[in-house]
Amino acid sequence: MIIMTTLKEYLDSTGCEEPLKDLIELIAKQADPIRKAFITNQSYVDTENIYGETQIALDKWSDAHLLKVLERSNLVKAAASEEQPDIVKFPNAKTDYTVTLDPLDGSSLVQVNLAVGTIIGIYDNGKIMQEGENLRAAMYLLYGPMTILTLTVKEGVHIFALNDEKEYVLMEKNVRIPEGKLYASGALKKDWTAKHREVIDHLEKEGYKLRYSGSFVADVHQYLKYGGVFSYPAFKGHKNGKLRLLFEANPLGFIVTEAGGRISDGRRDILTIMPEKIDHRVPIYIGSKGIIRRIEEMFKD
Ligand code: P6P
Repeated sequence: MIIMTTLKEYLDSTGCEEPLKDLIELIAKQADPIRKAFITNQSYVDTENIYGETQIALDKWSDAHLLKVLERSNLVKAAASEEQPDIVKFPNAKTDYTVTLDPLDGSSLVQVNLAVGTIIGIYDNGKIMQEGENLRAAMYLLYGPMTILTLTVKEGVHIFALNDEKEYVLMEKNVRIPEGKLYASGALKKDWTAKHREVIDHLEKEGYKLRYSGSFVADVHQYLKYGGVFSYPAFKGHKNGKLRLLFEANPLGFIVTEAGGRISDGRRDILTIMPEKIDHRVPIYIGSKGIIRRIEEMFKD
């Protein structure tokens, strides 16, 4: 009989304070309602779903749902969401936790049944605009063939799967990212910078294999398991690339770094960057430490 550790049992084995455990479990529980909305809210605004209900875009629905849950919990002082123009404050909060959220990263892929996810960063000092290295915890829910939760509270990276009883059970503990040979690059090839093209040429010469889905959180999960480097680079007309520092790079970079990997903009650790604005974008190279260091060397030349 394999004794599967539940999320609650794992959290009780950590040094986490009670309110943080409650917050993590509360967010993890939202996988079910969000997944259920995939049918009822497909992804276009002002259309009708199969039940004749007016649909709102799935990412907006997920955003509203998560913010409502966080507000009612009184466990969160403020939240910043990729779907919100400004920080949302919750004056009745009883804690100093703040949350960054990408409610449904890759949401356009729901209609082609590919994996999408919810990306969460948790700080415990009442602030939002700060470096990713200050995170107290980071997690993502990945809605694929399984619903999984990848979590770090700075005591390693652990992966849980939602079972038929809607309970998260530990599937993999102390995940370490290998020096694998997958690679991905966003942006149109014709718009790549010369330096990025040099990086991609190097990876291809070294026999790296292309794996790119259009969902950052799903791709990062694959790189966490198999190793390599996912990139969404600076590109023509977009020196800061496409992906967001607060909502995508920091939480996923924090998890990958805790698993022994690295996240860089080509020159420095992204987790040390002070956000200039809520939708601060950064060029991203995330994955195995060895190849990311090699890429940083190439940027130095
Ligand atoms: P492109 C999804 O819209 C997203 O923000 C990330 O999840 C994903 O990696 C990227 O954008 C995909 O961008 O330009 O390939 O559509």
